[in-house]
Amino acid sequence: MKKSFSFGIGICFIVSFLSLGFVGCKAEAKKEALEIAVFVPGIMADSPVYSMLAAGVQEAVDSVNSRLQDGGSALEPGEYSPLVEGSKEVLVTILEAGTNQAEWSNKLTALAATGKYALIITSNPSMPEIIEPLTTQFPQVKFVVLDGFLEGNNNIATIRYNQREQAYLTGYIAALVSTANPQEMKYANPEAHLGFIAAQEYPVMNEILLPSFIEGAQAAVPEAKVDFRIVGNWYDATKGAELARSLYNSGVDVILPICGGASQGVIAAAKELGFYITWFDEDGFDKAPGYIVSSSVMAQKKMAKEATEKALLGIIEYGKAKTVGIEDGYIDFVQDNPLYIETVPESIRTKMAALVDDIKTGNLLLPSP
Ligand code: RBF
Repeated sequence: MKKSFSFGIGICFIVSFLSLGFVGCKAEAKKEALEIAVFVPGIMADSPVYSMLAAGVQEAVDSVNSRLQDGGSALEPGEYSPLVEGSKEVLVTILEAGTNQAEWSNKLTALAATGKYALIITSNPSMPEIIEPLTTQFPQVKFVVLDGFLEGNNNIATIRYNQREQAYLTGYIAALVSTANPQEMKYANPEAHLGFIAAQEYPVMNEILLPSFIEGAQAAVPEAKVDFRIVGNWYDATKGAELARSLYNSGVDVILPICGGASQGVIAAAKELGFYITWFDEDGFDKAPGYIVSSSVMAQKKMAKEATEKALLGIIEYGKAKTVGIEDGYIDFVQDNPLYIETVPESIRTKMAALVDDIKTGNLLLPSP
């Protein structure tokens, strides 16, 4: 009760400050909207992790709003959280912080400093570190970080994906495709030589994504070799194409791009020269039919929706870090897209289906480091 009371005062203070010129807490003030924000560390275009984040938060807000209409009678008993209690509706603001990462901390500070937002939702592994100092400065703001990991701060909840599973699956199929019979896969050359183009280096990239891609590739084809290249940002398609061309010229026939907008350049080079691409984060088969051979996806939209709903209803656990994977339904390997079935021969698809089953059933354990 005490907790809910202090929250009530917090919301009341924010609403009063904004709409009543800070004249104290009137009863009507509680009827105002509750505002939350999505902080996109980058831009949404060509970054499915971010467009799924925004879409999922919006869905959660729509769902909570429809339950709040009619005075919240559609909410189950006990579902009222101190956050939404007394608000007529929830409003969401989406801020794209842009590609200059040096500005993110100041932009997030400015967002929190408005005092408007009780909850800020964001996504990427660098965000917990940027947020931590803000939680002492703005203790009334709660943060939910997807695709990030931090334990022990009572104003931050993090949920990350088991990207060892996601990258292992990708490496496995990349090596199978690279060593496929060229009569079945026309761009495959005899060597198991793969490429990985990353936008930038970061701990999750260096310690999970790249090593797990190599681990998966070598589980399928022990002599598989992976060349790693870095774009230097998340948008430069010209650089992405240059790196892809040079990998192709050195004998690479399958490339994994994790580089946002720069992956458009990798696609252009694949069409120009003839090599395969393994896609990451979302179902990307239709981006380049015949060239994309796999999609290892994360259910970021579903997670964003669920986490936002939980935060609004007051049932998310702050101070806790969760990791979710294939078994929980948040990582998957797309097998039902007709373009997968058309592009990848059955012998490879059968091996992938068995691998997915092995991970799902726990026969093959790939815990996130
Ligand atoms: N992923 C994107 O798709 N677009 C981005 O702009 C983007 N920016 C990132 C910036 C930083 C500092 C870090 C650490 C990661 C970024 N990611 C971005 C990567 C994303 O969090 C995730 O690791 C990859 O999408 C692979 O799932």
